[in-house]
Amino acid sequence: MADEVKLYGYAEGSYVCRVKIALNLKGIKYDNLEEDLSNKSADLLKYNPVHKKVPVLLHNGKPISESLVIIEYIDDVWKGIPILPQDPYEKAVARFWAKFIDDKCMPALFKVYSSNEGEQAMAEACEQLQILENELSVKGNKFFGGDNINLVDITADFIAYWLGVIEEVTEIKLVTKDKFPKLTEWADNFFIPAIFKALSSNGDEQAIAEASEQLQILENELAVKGKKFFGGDNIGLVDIAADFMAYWLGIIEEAAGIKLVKEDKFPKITEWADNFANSPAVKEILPPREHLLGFFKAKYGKA
Ligand SMILES: N[C@@H](CCC(=O)N[C@@H](CS)C(=O)NCC(=O)O)C(=O)O
Repeated sequence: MADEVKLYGYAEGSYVCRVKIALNLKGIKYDNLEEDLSNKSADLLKYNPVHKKVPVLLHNGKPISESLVIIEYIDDVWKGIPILPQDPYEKAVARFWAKFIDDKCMPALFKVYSSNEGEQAMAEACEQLQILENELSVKGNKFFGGDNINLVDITADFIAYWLGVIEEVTEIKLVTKDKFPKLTEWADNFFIPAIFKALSSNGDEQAIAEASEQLQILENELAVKGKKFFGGDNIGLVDIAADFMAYWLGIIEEAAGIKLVKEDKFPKITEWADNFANSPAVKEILPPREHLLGFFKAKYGKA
């Protein structure tokens, strides 16, 4: 029986494109199902009831969510060009960088550009936070992991730190002590490195400096490796995870009139972004530039 592969996606999303790139690299044919994120389909809510987000991959009726998890699944199921290295250590290093991009780079970049999305978004966020609040109450532990921090705590670092910063900038307080007592306590317990602490007295310039710092780490990584891609001569997991930086960021920069990735400052990232966005498996699925520019001008552009 032939594989049935469906992708629930969203034309403007860089997370969705990660999955499309992985499918393309493996040469997998799939049905592309566009979601209207303001009116999510019953299928999306059924297949991703926890996050209610795209991308969701449906493989022979079985749903998989979260872009990086989906990519690893694709790599496990379909042979051909490997997306993750085979060597366990190299594999761990690739995962480390993918995680670095998701957990540090992306929030830092979004922090520069994001705007308040209104009451609806706030209600939805509270719904998610309530799930975590309940989890902490039921367990009665200091951390999600018990007495010590575990993967869940680390994965939730956005809530422990970035959310507070965003709350301060937007003056919209989500995690109030009376509403989320356990989460507040947990966030206070959670290890916040000094560098992040320094940032909580925010300001746009500082957000840009922080984002530049994260980009500099990637710049150095490319310079040290001296290869075309993070994955070496071919695109790998890290390149796919960084697709936002290769394509979307430049368009948002143009729309918002804020240039982060300057060629003289980040020559390697600039070169990598060009190589990545122009490689055949990627080029063919990227949303048209003009369309995205209009989309982001409406979102981030100065009136
Ligand atoms: N961590 C998720 C992020 C996915 C994500 O943020 N998807 C956005 C579209 S780009 C979404 O579905 N947003 C709808 C919502 O937040 O309700 C992943 O890596 O797949």
